Formats: sequence, structure tokens, C-alpha cells
Amino acid sequence: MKDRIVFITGASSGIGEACARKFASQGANLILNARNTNVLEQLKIELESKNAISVYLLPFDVRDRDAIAKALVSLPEKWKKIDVLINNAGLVIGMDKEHEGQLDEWDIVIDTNIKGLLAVTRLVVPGMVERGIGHIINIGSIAGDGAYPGGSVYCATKAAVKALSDGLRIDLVNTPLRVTNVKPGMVETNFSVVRFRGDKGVADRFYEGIQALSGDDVAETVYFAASVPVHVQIAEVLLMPTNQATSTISYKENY
Ligand code: 8X3
Repeated sequence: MKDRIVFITGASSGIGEACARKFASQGANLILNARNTNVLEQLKIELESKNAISVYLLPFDVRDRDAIAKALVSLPEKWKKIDVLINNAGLVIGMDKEHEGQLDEWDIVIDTNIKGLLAVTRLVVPGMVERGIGHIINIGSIAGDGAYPGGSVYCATKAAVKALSDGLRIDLVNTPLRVTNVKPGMVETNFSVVRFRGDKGVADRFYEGIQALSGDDVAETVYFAASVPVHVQIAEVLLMPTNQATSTISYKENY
């Protein structure tokens, strides 16, 4: 991965941040995106001081199509040659039933998880096709494989990520580019705090009795997919804790 350029969206926390650390440790130069500029700046300082790599920051909200376009145009020439795009930015707010939830919150979820991913892909992939090199790794979810209680809109967005990944793989079949959909099950990150509308206590209790995946566990899988020989395309990976079997069936000790 040495000297490759890896662009990660939603890199300020969770799986995105873990991917940044993993790819940095393997010598990749990073373009890091997130909304929180301060956190990104801290991460840049840390990663550049610990690894012989460079980090370029592109703070924007993936829901802001103009901001994405402007940010990508502003990249210095050498940074434009993106080798790996990790479409990680995503979230869920609340666990409401489909007939009871708030449309404004769902707009944020849909605009980030689907339209944001699509906009970044649309703007980054043409350059990859032109250069004949590139790997798009979408962070999907076990949620995309089937709906579960209180998750219908989030599950729909992750089903969309699967369709967008499959469709892109089809559209790029006559190119050297690869497309991977990494679908984690239960992962303990700040994601769940946002899901429970900032209630860390509820989020923590959700993981009691089970060893959930960490962001690092997922980052290892993302890195593996990115580092296999170029004639190998890992289309999809579903990974979950050992004590999870489906999105609704898991074993929690003492529960
Ligand atoms: C997050 C995993 O199982 O909470 O994408 O939907 S799950």
C-alpha cells in the first residue's frame, strides 16, 4: 500500500478513523474527509508523526454536492490520483417504526448514506477509469441484507449501498477497477451513540454481554480486500461478532 492514495469519507471516527490508522500504518497517503475539521486536523498530526506518510484533509459534508465538487477540484495534481476510495460516511438516527419516525431525520440518513456515497463515487471514479487503476470500497451493512425492527429506513439505505456496489461492479466490468461491499454486523463505535440520539448509556447497554466488532476489526477486512492481487476482486464481505448470527439473533451472556 506504500505511496498509494486512499480517500476515506467519514474518517473522523469509528470505522473510517480505524481505516485511516490501518492504511497509514501500511504506508498509504491519505485524503481524509469528515465534517469535523478539528478532529481531522488532530488525526492528521498524529498519523503523519507516527508514519512516513502525508495526509490531505478535505472537510465537507457528503450531502453537499457542490462542496464535494469544489474540494476535489481543489486537490493538488498529485493528490488527484486516488487509488482507493473508501465510502464510509454514514449514519442512522433513531430506531423508530416506519410509520412513526421523523422524515427530517430520515432525509439526513438517506442523503448521507445513499446520495452522498453516490456523489463522491460519481466524482472520483471517472479519474480512476481514465488512469486504469482504482478500487471502490463501500461500507455497507448486514442491515442491507434484510430489514429488522426499528431499522427500515437505515436498512433501505444499506440495501441501496449493495445495489450501488453491484451496479458499479457491473458498469466497470471491462476495466481494471474493483468494487467491494464490506457489510459489518454489530460494531461498537460512536455510530450507536448517534443511533440512540446521543444517549451513550443506552448505546453502551446495547453491547453488554457480547464482544462486538471494533472499528479496527472492520478496518482489517477493508485492508485485506484492498491488498489482494489486482486480478482478485472481493465483491462482498459479511462480518459479525462470533456471538451474532443474523441482524436480529445474537447471544448476550447473562441477558
Ligand atoms: C450497523 C450494523 O446490525 O446495527 O450497520 O444494522 S446493524
